[in-house]
Amino acid sequence: MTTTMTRDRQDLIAALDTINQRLLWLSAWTIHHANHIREKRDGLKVGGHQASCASMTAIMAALYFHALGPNDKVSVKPHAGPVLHAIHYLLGNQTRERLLAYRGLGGAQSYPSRTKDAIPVDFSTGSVGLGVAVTAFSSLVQDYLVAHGALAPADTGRMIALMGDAELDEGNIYECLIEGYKHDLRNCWWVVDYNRQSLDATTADRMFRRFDDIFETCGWRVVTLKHGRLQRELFARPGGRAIEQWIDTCSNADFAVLTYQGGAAWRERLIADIGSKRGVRALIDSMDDATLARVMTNLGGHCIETLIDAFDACQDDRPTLFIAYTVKGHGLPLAGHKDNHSGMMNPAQMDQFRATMGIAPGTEWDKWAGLGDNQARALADFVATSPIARQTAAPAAPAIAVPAMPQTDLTEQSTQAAFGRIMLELAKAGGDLADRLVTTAPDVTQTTNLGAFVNQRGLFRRSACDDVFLRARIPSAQKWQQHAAGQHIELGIAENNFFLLLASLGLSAAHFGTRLLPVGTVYDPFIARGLDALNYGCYADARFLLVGTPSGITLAAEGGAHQSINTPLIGMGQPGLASYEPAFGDEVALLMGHAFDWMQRPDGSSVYLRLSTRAIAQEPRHDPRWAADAISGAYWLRAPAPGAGAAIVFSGVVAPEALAAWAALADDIPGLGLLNVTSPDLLHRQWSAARAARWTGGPRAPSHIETLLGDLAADAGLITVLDGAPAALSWLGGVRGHRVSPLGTDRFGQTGDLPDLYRTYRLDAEAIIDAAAELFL
Ligand SMILES: Cc1ncc(C[n+]2csc(CCOP(=O)(O)OP(=O)(O)O)c2C)c(N)n1
Ligand SMILES: [Mg+2]
Repeated sequence: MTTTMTRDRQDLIAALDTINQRLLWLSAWTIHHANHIREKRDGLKVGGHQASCASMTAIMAALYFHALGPNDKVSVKPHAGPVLHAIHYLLGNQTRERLLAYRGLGGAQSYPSRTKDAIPVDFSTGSVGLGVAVTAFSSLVQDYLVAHGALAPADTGRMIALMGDAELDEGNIYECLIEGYKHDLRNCWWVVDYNRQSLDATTADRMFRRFDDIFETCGWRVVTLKHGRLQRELFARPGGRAIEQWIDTCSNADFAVLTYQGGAAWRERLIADIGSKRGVRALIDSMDDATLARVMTNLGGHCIETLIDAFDACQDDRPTLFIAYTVKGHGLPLAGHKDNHSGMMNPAQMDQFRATMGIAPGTEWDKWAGLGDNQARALADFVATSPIARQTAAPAAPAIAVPAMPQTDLTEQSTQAAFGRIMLELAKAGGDLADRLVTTAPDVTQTTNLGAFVNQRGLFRRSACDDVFLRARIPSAQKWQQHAAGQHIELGIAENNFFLLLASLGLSAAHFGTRLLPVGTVYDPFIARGLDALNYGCYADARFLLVGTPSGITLAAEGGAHQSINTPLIGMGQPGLASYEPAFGDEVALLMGHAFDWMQRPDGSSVYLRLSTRAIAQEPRHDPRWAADAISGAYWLRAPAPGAGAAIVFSGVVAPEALAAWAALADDIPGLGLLNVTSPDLLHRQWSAARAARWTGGPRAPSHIETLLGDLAADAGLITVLDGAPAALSWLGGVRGHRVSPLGTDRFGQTGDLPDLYRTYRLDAEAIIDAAAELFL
C-alpha cells in the first residue's frame, strides 16, 4: 500500500515536473517566435516576458494540473499570460495558429483577457493589483449567491490569484484586504511569485516578513514556501545549517546577482562568507558548479513537491497567502539579472535552450517534443484526466425580464431623488428583477438615496447581525436589517473596492451561471478615484449600473473638492460603458429600464447615469416619441421649425436655464430649437460608427444626431451647455458643420449658492442668451 502511494506520488511529481518544463519551453518559444521569427512589418518591439513566465511555471503546473478544483477560478498575473496559453495548448483549448499569432491581431493576447482570448480566462489582468483584488470580491459574490440560494455549497470553489510580488506595492491590495476582513472573506488563495524583482529593480529587503504580518492581521493564513526539497536535504547534511542561515540573511540583490553569475560565483561567495564553518567547505566541494547552482536556486516556488504539499495542506476555506520564493527567469540565462523583466533570450541562447530541452529543430511546437512515445502518451493521458480538463463553463444565465419601471410624477424633483424612489418602488413591488438587484456604495448609501432600498431589502451579511440602534428604539430613517438575504453590500470608503465589487457582481452570470443586476452609487467626482478599477470592470465586460451622484458644480455649497467636471468626458471616453445624463424624473425611469435590459444583452454594456440633487420643475409629455429618442441619446424638448437658424443644446441639470433662455430667445430667433442631450456618449459613438459604416460598405443610414441636427439650417448656430466639461457637447458643431458657442465648467469650482455659481461659471440663462448673441453678431 505504502509503496503504491509512494509510487503514485513519485509519478505525480515526475509528471508535474515534466509539464513544468513544457510550460517553460512553450512560453519562452511563443515569445521568441513572435519577436525573432515572425515577420515584422512595423519595426516595433513585439515584447513578452520570458523571465516572468519562467518564474511561475512550476507554480502553475502544480496548481492547474493538481490542486485546482472543478469550480476554482484563477486570475493569472499579466506577464505569465504565455504560460496560461501553454497550459491550454497542452489541454487542447489553444491552437497553434493563435500561439503563432501571439500579440498579433486575433492571436493570443499579451495579457489574459476574458473577452479577447479564445481560451477560458476567468479574470482579465493587465493593470497590476486589480486582477488580484478582484478575486476577493468574486469570493464575496460567491458567498452572496450561496446565501441567496442561487448556488449550491457543493458547487463553490476557490478564487485564486497568481500574482507578482510587485503587485504587493499596489494600494488597492490593502484596501481589499481590509474590506475582505470585514466581510469574513473565505475561499480565496493568493499565490505570490516572490521573485523579489519588479520591472525596474530587485525589491526592498526591508519588506521581508512584513507581508506576513499585514496579511495575518487581516485574518489570512500565510504559508511561506522558501526552500525546495533539494535545499532542505542540503540543510540536513553536515554544514547545511550554515548555508541555510546564509540564505536566510542574504539580501535580495546579492541573491539575484549570484543566481545570474552561476555555480562558480556561488562557490566563491559561500566559501568566502562561511567556508570556515564546520562542514561547509566539504559540503560545497561535494557538488559540481551546475549542481551547486541548481540547489542554491531550488526555492520553494520552483519545487513541485513543496508546492503540492502546501496546496494539499490548505483544504479548508481560510483565505491563504502563499509566498512562494522564486527566481525571475529561473532555468533561463536571464535568471536573476536585474534588467530581465523585458529581457529576452537571443537566438543563440534560444538555440542552446532548445538543445538542452532535447527538442529537435522543426518540432518546437509539438506538445511533447523531445519525449519518448510512452512518456508522451502517459503525459497526454495525465493532462486529459486532470481536474482542470473536467472544468466546464458556467451554464448560460437566462435573461431577467425587465418590467415597466415605476413612474415618477410632475412634482419638482431631482434626478437623484427620482432614482432613489424608483429603487424603493422596485424593491416594494418585488418580482424577479427586484430579487436580482444588488446594490453597493462606498460609504455613501444614504447620501446617494439608496437608503430606502436598503430599508426594504436589507444589508447582506453572511451571518445575521443585530441592529443595536433599532433595539434601543432610537429613531432613524435608516432601518437596515443585516442578514443573509440582504441585497445591499455596504463597503468602506474605498472606490477601488467599489468598482472591483461591481466588476465581480457584473461577472456573476459568466462565473456562476446566475445573473445579478448590480447597481452602485458613488459621488460623481470620486469616480476618478476608482477609474482604473472601473476601466478594469468594463474591459472584462462586467455588467453593472453605475450611478454618479451628485455631480457638477450644482452641488454648490459642497465646493470645488466635491464638484465633478470631467466625468461627462470620462463617460464618453470609456468603452464598455453607455453613459447618460438625464434631466427629468421620467428620463431616469426610462433610462433605468433601458439599462437593466442593456446590461443583459450580449452586445450590451454597463451603464452610467450622472445625476444631481437639484430639484427642478418637470416637463409634461404630450408626445410619447421622446422616449425612444432619449434612449438613443437626444430628443427635441422644443422642436425647431424646419430650417431653423439656431438651437440650444443642453444636458442634465441645467434644463431650467436652457428652458428659460429658450423662452427669452424664441421671439427673436424664429423656430429656435431646444435639444435635450441625454447621452453625448451614445451620440458620438453612433455618429462615428455611421460615418465609418458608410466608408466600409455598412449601412448608409444617418446617425441619430445627424438626423436631429438635419432639422436645422445648414448655417445654423448651436449654443451648448452642461454642468461639466464643455467639450462633451461642443463637438456637435462637427456633425453638420454648425457654428457652436459652448458653455460648461472648465475650472475648479468653489463654494456658493446656485445663482452665484451659475452666474460665475456662466451656466445661467443670461450666459446662454449671451452665447446666442455671440453666434449672430
Ligand atoms: C498599474 C500598472 N502599473 C504599471 C505596470 C507596468 N508593469 C508591468 S509588470 C510590472 C512589475 C511586475 O513585477 P512583478 O509583479 O513582481 O512581476 P514579475 O516579477 O513576476 O514579472 C510593472 C511595473 C502595469 N502593468 N500596471
Ligand atoms: Mg516580481
